[in-house]
Amino acid sequence: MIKPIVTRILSMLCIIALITACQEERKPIEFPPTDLAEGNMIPKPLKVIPTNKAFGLDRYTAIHTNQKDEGFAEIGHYLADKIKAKIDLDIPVNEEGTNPIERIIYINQSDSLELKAPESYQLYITQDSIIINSNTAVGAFRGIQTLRQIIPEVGNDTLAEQRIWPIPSGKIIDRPTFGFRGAMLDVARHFFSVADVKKYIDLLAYYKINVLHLHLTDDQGWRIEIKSWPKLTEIGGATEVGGESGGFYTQEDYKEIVAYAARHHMTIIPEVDMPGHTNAASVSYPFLNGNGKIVKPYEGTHVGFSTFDTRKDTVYAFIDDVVREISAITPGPYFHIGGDESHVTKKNDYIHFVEKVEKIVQKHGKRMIGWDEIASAKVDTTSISQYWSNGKNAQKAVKRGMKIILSPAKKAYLDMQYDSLSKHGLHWAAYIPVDSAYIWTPEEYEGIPMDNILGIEAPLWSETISNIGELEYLAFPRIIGYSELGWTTKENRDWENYKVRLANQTPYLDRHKVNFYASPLIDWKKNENTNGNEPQDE
Ligand code: TNX
Repeated sequence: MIKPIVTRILSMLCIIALITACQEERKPIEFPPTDLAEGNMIPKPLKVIPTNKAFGLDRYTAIHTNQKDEGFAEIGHYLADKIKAKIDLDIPVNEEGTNPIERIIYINQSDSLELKAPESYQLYITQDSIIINSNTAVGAFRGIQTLRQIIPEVGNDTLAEQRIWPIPSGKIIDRPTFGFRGAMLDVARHFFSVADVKKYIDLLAYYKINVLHLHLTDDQGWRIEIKSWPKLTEIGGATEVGGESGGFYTQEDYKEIVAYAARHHMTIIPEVDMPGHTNAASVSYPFLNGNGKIVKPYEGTHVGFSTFDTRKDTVYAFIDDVVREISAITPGPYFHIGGDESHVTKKNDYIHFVEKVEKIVQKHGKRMIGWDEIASAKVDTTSISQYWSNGKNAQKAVKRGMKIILSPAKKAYLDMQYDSLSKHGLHWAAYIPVDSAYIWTPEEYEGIPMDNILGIEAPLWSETISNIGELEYLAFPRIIGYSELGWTTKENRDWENYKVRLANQTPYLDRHKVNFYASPLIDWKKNENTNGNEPQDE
């Protein structure tokens, strides 16, 4: 314990020495009063204590990070890149740079007990320094997102001879309610490229979402290369809803997504949906089929007609290969087996199947997740049920002592239309306008004890969307609200207050060319002209 404190004090002294050495040359800048509480922060932090001054971000600012843990330095560079992209300012990271340094952003590893909760961080903003404290790089990464949100879009050029971006001073203490805050993307009904997925990851990370679940297989397409069963992608990858040409990720592509997510402190969950939703697999290898019919490629949107043959050993040998190959390139702890809407699998066969596949998943070192139906099998307490429609299944999962991911379709499905005029989406569960998506309490959902709730996830099924613009239209702005439901305490959530912070997201969303649905419920902020700089991709 002593050593880290000493290191911390030493590094603080260094910062102070650096700042005082440089400051002699320049007069402190007089900022007009600022209010940190008026920021654009989503999700809303646990505590925000404004001190009504400001830190002047300018070309005399440098980033320093803890250098023992590589993760911190990486985050320092990430922050510098984001600042460059947002306001076109170059900031040195762990080096001198070309300008004298007057102010420091310090990303510090701290062993303080106050920071023990996973992903927690503190942000101290004074006139001379911004210090981000966290136990781990992941906490620092979350803290950096808060900082990005309060850097003004527009600089001030009347306070000093150089342009300055005043960041309101104060202290932020923050940590999440749920450790699992997810989004799901269905790349099976329509395929989305690696670049699309990366863009989605960028946007999700800004709102502190930490899980991306990829629905990799369904009746209409198989999207992940399995080297021991090549026809899955050769044949099963060539179709999608509406007859377009489909596509798939090679294992190298998938690894690229996983690595990109890891740099954003996000876990990828792969899903291979079975025993239903398996038409594309059975078209590729007909011995898998268990519905007694001749299999043909399927490009419609019905569900519930396909099933694996649950009584054949060769089917389990196949599944073993699939789970093994995908698990080997998935560093996260989870493997999602689907398990929904297996309407043509006999009940006993379904139960037999889920129990056998659970063992396969565990053999390959992963924790099984399945849609809520899996709780009808005798699954292990370590397996996780994803609640999407059936409250009785959720109660079964509670009785089994399982954790539950909350994705109730009528509240959390991103593919539900906002209203009857929405250009894309379905409405079988509900219309979900932006307020309804936000106004509910996952902590107290349908009597599920908080102890059983792992977190929340917002699935985006892709029957009605086929490109990134359409994806963004359904996901944004609702996913921003889900990020707050997963992170912010219920005492700190309030629709009227959230509405204003959401309205303030326009500059960020526009700068990233996000085709969000401009819901009339929100008084969207008009975009200010940013410094005359061309907007760049952040
Ligand atoms: C139900 S949710 C499904 C999906 C569809 C979705 C459309 C779930 C586990 N299964 O197969 O894509 O509805 O909203």
